[in-house]
Amino acid sequence: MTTSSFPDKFLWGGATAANQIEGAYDEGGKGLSIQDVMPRGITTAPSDAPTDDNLKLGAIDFYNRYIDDIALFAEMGFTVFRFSIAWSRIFPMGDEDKPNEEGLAFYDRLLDELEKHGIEPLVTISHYETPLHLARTYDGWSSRELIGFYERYCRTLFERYGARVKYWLTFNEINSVLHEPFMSGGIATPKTELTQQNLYQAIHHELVASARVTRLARDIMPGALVGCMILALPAYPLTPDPADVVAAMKTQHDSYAFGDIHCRGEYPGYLLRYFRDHGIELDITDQDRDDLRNTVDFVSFSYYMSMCETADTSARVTGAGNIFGGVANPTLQASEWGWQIDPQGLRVVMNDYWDRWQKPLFIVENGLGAKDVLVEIDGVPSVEDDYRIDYLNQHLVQVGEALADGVDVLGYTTWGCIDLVSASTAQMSKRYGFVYVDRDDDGSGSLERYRKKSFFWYRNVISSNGASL
Ligand code: BGP
Repeated sequence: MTTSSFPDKFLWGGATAANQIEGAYDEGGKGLSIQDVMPRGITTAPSDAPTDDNLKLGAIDFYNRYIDDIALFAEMGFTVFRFSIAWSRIFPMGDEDKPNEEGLAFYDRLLDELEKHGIEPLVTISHYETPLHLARTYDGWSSRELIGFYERYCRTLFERYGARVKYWLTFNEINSVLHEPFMSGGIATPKTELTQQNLYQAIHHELVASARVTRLARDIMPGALVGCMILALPAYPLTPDPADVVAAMKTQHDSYAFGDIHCRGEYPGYLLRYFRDHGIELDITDQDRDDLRNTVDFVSFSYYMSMCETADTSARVTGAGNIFGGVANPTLQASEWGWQIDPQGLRVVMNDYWDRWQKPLFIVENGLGAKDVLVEIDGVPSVEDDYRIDYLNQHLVQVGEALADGVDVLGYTTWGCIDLVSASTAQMSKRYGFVYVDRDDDGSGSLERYRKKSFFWYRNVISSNGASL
């Protein structure tokens, strides 16, 4: 490949989310988040209270081990680290007037550590972590009131960390509200009827909130960059039949719609048509329309797989895990969880998004979930994860191709750079990391950290700025 295509300032690193790494769910004055009552992943109903089998309550204890973990990231040469701030550490209930100082102080210390190693922070403000009280009392993002609570939370973050954090993401995978209303929107089912009307209204509230805090960020933090975050799931037509092409186009709109609103500042025509055709009438005020015009500085996205679409609706299936819909592509292989592996799809997405929005891109999630086996190599515990190296190498080669195509890319963070609790399965055994964490699905394990083979592979990639790919 043309290795020179990675620019000198390209940011290399890894990505995490507070609820999947921190643990310490009730320490430091933290309130409960929706994740604390989601013991078995996104497919089961939330419990009334935290239960012992919820691995996220302890996660990988990053809250207490962040200094050593960040040292490992630095050893790999990270120049960026994506993490989320747990909303309920800062506002334990979500609707109180004053923030929790102990929660704020934790992220001060985390930022100190990153600064020590010259690692740029990339902060997700809301990564599937709505305070539980907001879900129970207000029905999460179904309620317009959440816009104000979110703004107060963001103002607190911007005033506290604005001088130290340049890159901000407003909502993780904003398009997923339509598919995972509780996890993504804090919508406390079965209280809210899960009609399309209600889901689009909830996502509208998030979009307005995102736009309002984008303006706030500019007021408070000149020089900061605010991005949206989209779950990218390219849909190919299963056959050359034009009806399949149209089916794929409609599915593509699912990913495009929220990027279009974030980047262009208004609802696209195809979504307005969808609303008309389905009898959806949103409460959109004139103020909302003005607010939406505060468009983002860059577009970030997660990319794991592609899918195919067909006009034959009986052939549609729901995908495994938290990535949904479509039909299998007969030319591709899948991960153990049925996610179809498509490195070239990443190049396609990057060209597509760049052409569509002409905003710099940031690939903030990509990786292979796999069942790793810990072995001893020269007396040192490790994992021979050549399958992960292959996956990431092939995808990064395609990032290089997209850069050579002229796509503007700020950086790349692999998902789960250290093993963490999976979002869709809520287990440890679906691992993504360069660093193995000794914790099992039953919660046992020493929590010791071990470098996998991929750790050394990624270190070479970063030190050569992609030349080793
Ligand atoms: C994305 C989420 C992440 C992460 C990732 C992998 O959708 O933003 O939080 O979990 O998917 O998913 P999983 O953990 O289910 O394999």
